[in-house]
Amino acid sequence: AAIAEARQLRDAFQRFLREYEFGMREVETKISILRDEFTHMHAYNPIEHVKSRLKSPDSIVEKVARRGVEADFDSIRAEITDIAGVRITCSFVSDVYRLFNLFTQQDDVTVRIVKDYIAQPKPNGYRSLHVIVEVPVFLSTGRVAVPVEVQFRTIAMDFWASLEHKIHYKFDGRVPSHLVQSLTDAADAAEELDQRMERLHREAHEINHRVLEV
Ligand code: 0O2
Repeated sequence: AAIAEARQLRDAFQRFLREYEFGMREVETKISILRDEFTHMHAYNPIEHVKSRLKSPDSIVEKVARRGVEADFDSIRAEITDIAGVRITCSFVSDVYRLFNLFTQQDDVTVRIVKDYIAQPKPNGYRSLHVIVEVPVFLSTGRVAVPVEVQFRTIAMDFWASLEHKIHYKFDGRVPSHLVQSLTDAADAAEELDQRMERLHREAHEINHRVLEV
């Protein structure tokens, strides 16, 4: 009887995770349509790359325990909002906000929480625009609203975050203070680079338009 119960629980957990995978795919499709249409209309692709990930059962369980969340599916769904994650890396900061607006204004996308770490970077220098949305997924049993965490950032922000993430793990969270300082300095340099690239991009765009007008 215990084995039958364990199997039932495993199947329910797999069903639960599958909903997140479908939600993630809905978001991926939306982003890929925006990219193709934008490229067609403006002869310009604002997206460098898109990466999706489903949180592993281990890290879901770990986060549930850490946050003291009740271990039932409804509580987990309400409290752990980053089980499905999609990260969109754009060329420029202006593209980050443009994509964010185009995506969040779609009428089947419900915005739950926005965290703008570009306007307000984290103390360590982390920058990115995060949004928790709910997208509808249609199953044989009906419609479910699936939360997906979508992160928008530039290549420079992504470069910084991926190194910071590696260093954080390497030191198991206890990063020596001189490295923390160097990382924060590097985040400033990344921000400065973003501003320079944006200016260059705008300048090139203006010159191009002037040439076309004459
Ligand atoms: P992974 O491996 O990307 O899944 P929490 O979810 O509890 O950690 P909160 O406040 O609910 O925190 O969410 P927040 O701060 O909006 O975003 C969490 C996610 O943003 C992280 O997910 C990272 O992907 C990214 N992130 C936030 N802060 C940092 C940072 O300082 N450095 C780096 N490299 N990434 C960051 P996970 O689950 O931690 O990791």
